Amino acid sequence: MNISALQLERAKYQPKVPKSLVGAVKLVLGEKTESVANQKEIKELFPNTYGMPLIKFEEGDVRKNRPAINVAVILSGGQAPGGHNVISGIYDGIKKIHPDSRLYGFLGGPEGLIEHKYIELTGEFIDEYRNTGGFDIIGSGRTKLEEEWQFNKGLEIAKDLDLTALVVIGGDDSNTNACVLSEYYADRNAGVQVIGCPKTIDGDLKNEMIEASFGFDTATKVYSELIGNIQRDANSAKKYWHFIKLMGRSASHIALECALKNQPNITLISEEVAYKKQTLADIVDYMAGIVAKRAENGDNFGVALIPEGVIEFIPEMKILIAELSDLLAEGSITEKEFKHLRKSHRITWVAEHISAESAKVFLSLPSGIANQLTLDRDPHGNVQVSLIETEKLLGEMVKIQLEKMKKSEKYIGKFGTQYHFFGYEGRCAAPSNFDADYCYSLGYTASVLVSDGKTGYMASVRNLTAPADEWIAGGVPITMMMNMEKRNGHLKPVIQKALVELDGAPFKYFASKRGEWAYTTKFVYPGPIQYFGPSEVCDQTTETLKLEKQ
Ligand code: FBP
Repeated sequence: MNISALQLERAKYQPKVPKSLVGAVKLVLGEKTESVANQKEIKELFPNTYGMPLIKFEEGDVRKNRPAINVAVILSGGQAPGGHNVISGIYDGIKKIHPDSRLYGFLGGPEGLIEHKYIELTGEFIDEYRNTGGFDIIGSGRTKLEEEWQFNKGLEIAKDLDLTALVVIGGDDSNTNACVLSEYYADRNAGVQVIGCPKTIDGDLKNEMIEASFGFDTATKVYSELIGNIQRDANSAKKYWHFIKLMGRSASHIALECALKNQPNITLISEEVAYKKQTLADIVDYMAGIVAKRAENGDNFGVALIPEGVIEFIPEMKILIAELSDLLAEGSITEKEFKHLRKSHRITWVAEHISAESAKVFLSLPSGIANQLTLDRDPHGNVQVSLIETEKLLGEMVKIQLEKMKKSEKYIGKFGTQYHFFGYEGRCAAPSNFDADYCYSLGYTASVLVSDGKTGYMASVRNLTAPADEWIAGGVPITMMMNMEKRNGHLKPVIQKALVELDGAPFKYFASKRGEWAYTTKFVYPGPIQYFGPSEVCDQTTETLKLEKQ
């Protein structure tokens, strides 16, 4: 049998849910909503789904007799722990509405909808995936669902399967597309509702009504366990500086959460780098300064956390990356020319085709990093920051800086480095109790929104620092989270990304402590996720959320 003892026990875990979801559910309509910005433009673009009211669920008296419904689900974008529980929650929810309800899963992300590739998710099949990590139940993908022909292909299969609704489980880009799809179907009276669910380990899909995206809790717990193990090793051997890059394509929520949990010596926060307009040289100076000061106390070791997206927040790198993205834009003449060049000629060729300032920065980078910056962008046009070894770039630059400092006797230590990248290690971990409960509740919430005929809503479960039975479930119109942003040169309606707020409680707490953590060794070793045991150990959520809710 290829199943572990823990998995067997975990399969029996019954997720905790808000009390409003236990029996009959009453929908209470709240205030009408407005988009976070650009109200006029968003209203014009979403005439059918703009301004809808917030929805809060309460315990109802009598369960209404509802007809069976057919629902399909899509997993979109990067994996995040708990996706399987969202699907279990939807399944249990629609079966409670009517035992003849059916759930389908489109395979491989949005592509499955367009290509009509799907499976029916039966109870027996779903049972094997309850409380497990990964998205392997139906797979995921990053195809952008944004063109009319794709929506029409989706409608064809929705009609064939007699679908009432499509649930899109994704991050800000995927939920933006879900919103556009809901408007398109509503406008044509297509009879297919679209509901979103907030997913991403990056933690950047959040706002007043969406307190957290799922997966962030588990992923950061996994990274913090690993960081803690490395901190202990560093403190035992006392001979290495560990440079650890952490996932989080844009926002630094993961790095900040791990800093709050582990108390490492250095943590870069991309949003602060951008705010202070710190150059690469400023960052290297800051890091080398801490290494040198620790060395004065005989501590030639330490741990530095680096958010993977930081490279795009350093002003001169941001300009360079934008110029490279234009130069190497998919399908452009210059991209073709670049791809035909011999690898050894590429760096000089690129330097000749960008501005003089950017060429200077580009040529000052180690060649490995320069090459990584020219790699293909993802389907959303983003640089694939997970492929850029920023930890090595910074480590090597800090070393050069320390050598200079040595000459002027400002540094007297030894500098040995180890490099790590934690990202994929956490994305498919078995969900923590928090994520198992939260995801199941989100899925169940989505099923209630579907059965009540709602479209263009995102499932929302709030009050997340309270025990699960006090969580508040409901729905938030996706248009409420939108603003207009420039994407690929055009203004588009998109969900506003939540970056780390420098005046928010989590960053402020971190900023008040980081000096102490830098020079003295105050490491915390959180240990592995616990699934069984006292609630204070097993059910606690993130430090970020706790500080935000204080
Ligand atoms: P989502 O925003 O789709 O959830 O993905 C986030 C993420 O995990 C980032 O942290 C990381 O940069 C990226 O995905 C990696 O993408 P890929 O899985 O395509 O390598």
